[in-house]
Amino acid sequence: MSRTQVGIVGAGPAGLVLGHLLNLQGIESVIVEDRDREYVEGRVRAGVLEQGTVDLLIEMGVGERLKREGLVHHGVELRFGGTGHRIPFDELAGGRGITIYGQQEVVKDLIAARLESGAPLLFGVEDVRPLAIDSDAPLLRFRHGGQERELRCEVVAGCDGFHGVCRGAVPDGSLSFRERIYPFGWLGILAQVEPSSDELIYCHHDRGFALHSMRSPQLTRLYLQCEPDEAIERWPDERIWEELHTRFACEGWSLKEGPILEKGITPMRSFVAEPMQHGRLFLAGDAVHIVPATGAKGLNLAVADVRVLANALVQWFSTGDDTLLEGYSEACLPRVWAAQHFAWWMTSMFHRMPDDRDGFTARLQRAQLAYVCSSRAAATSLAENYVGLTQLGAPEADQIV
Ligand code: RFL
Ligand code: PHB
Repeated sequence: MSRTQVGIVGAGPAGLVLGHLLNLQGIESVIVEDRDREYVEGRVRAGVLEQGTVDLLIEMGVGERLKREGLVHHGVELRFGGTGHRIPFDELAGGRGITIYGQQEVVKDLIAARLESGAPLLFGVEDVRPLAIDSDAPLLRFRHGGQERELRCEVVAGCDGFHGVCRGAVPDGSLSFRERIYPFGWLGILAQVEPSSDELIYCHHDRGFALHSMRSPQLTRLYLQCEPDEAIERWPDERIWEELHTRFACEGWSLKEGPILEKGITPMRSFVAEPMQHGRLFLAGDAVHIVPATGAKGLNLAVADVRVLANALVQWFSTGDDTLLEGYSEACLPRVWAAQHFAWWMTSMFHRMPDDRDGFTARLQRAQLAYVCSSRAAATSLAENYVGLTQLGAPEADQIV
């Protein structure tokens, strides 16, 4: 049997950032990940980093490539009725912006830093079981390299995403769950072509939502609203491009096409489990909340959670004071619900609702979009939510108002 201070399940953004923050404070951790390194580093997901996330990664010493390659954006376009409207973040959100840098690049940088530090990160573990979380000696059992292993911990951090095992280790009835499943999904592609616009375009269209994003000056990321249970085979490349051209159609603008490198379908869901802790198990990131991707908040929330958790663990391990640790969930939830609201609102405003037979919802959506694009107050609300409400739940509060 081996021992550590913090057993971290999952090497996604939450687990890796937590491990790194603890490392910097001299707190031991072991990260166990059920996939292999190549899979984890290749998973194409988020692209939008809030300023708070960027600042933290730089402070942690893993921001060199991010500073070089990240694309800083100071606005976003909302397109509807065939016309684009720009929301200027720099003007409306206190000079803050967002940075486009792929989640898999963040993950690669964090894995490289972890391996360089020599701190343990085990890939390809099987059958992880968090046990005795109600005691002061929780442990992780798992198989690794064909052997049954046991890791005695002082605390377990469940950073294992929505389909992980940690949330399920909490005894029945101790958590409450709130959830919305949307009647649509996103078909996402990565195309080898320069972006058709310098900024992101969120597009509302009678045929459904579309999003233009990017990863680099040579890589475009595009999404289309589709059926929630859509079979990817029904979307050959030609159909994807045709649908993208139709939804994004706008005078004086055209969409550039290129070879499709990656294709995937993502369901849209809102989910929160509360509280985010039980005994010596602390849940963070997608393991405890999911937001629909329309708000670009999931990764940012995951990072915000583990920042609070790392701070609390430092206080506990260095002084024995568990005040911050006991208050972990309460400190995180205001930010979680603010992000939930924003993601739900963006999702509701942009997507075609399948049950909207007489077009009532579509007209409400267009009225809302027109208001957001014509009222400074409404545009400010979108802008400050999009760049991130930093005063909520962050250890170093910085006020917007
Ligand atoms: P992750 O990234 O899912 O990592 C969890 C890790 O745990 C491992 N794991 C296990 N390990 C051991 N034992 C088990 N039993 C395990 N079960 C699972 C997994 O292999 C994995 O490595 O969760 P984490 O760290 O909480 O990070 C959350 C983010 O990944 C997620 O919120 C974002 O990707 C959401 N998201 C976006 N977030 C943003 O902030 N901005 C965006 O622009 C944005 N765009 C997106 C997105 C998510 C998308 N998809 C595919 C869901 C766009 C898309 C299309
Ligand atoms: C992305 O670039 O993958 C992306 C951007 C904005 C979103 C979701 C995903 O809202």
